[in-house]
Amino acid sequence: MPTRTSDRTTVQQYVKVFGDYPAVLARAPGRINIIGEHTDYNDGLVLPMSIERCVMAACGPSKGNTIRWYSDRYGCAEFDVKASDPYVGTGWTAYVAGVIAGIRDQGIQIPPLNIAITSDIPPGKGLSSSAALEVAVALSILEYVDVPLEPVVIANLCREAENHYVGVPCGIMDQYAALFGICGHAVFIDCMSGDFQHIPVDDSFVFVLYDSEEERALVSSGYPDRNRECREALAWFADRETTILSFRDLEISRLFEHRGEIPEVLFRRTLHVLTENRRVLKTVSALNRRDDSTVGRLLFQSHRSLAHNFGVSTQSLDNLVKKAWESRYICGARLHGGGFGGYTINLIPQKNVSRAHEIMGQNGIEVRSGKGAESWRI
Ligand code: GAF
Repeated sequence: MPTRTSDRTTVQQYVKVFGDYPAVLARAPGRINIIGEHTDYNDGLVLPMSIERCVMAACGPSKGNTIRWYSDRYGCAEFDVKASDPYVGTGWTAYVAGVIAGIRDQGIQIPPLNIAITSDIPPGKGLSSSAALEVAVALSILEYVDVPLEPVVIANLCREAENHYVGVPCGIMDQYAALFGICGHAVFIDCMSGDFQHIPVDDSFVFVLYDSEEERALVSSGYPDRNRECREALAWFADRETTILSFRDLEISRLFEHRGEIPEVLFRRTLHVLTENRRVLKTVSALNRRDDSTVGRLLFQSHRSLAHNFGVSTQSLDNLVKKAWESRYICGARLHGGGFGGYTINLIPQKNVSRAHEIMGQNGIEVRSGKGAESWRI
């Protein structure tokens, strides 16, 4: 694990690379997702919670004609401010370039500047390191040019950067979590309306992430295929029933009436989305009642659905969830994030955490509460 990211390490990084002090500093946290997987790009419900690991971006003036950015993890990139398209390549630079393009599309002029980026969110593990990068860069640039944009507009432009520049057809969950996460609360988001609500998560709930030791990049995983299959399934229903414009217009009973007509794989993808939305609602009420055994049961159900109906699990993730199921110390577990590797998320009563670690054979990352996004002038 790299050194924990802080304002001090980020300013030091900036000074080391650009030889001067930055003018502004912004922070965006990573997130866990308690439940609601692959529902955000289907107009569904999600329940992420921000974590203390974050991306920080320090921004300051440049004497040249370029926008330059440096990441402690990936190195340096730049483009000429006069160039019409800041696209400078693939990989991590595409995230930053996409955010810059999105800010310019809002009619905001960006002068030559330098950005130093630090992060302590492990990449490729489903903790939303990409959205945190996008949001931290956007907040730092907007703070620097002193143009306030509505957080919802920032979330959308960051998502578009990922959709169009990076090529991941992701939903809005991760960008919302990075912008609206607050300490000790999950964010219950309706991805159709964009409405969200903070749900208190008290200390009796400890979420632990166990590592499958499989890394995955969303863009090259089966994620885009799942997105396409969901669009096909929705189109199948919309062709037959004009009242169905979104999965939210479809009842589970109606879906079953069409079983046998709709291709089975599309039936299963849809079944996951519809049942996962229900599980999110049930989890919100169980959290409000502090009912950890119900939350745990819902996590196991979610895993079964993600594995059997949505097809995003792996052998290692299944094994970790099976181990958790067989242990009496863990209330619930499921694969976390987009799947195809990364972590499982486990709900463990505080008093059982060390016994659970022994059984799972690893220490796990314990998440109790989070910090929201902030940006401030130095
Ligand atoms: C990734 C995506 F970026 C999110 O938008 C979401 O779809 C998630 O996978 C799966 O729930 O984190």
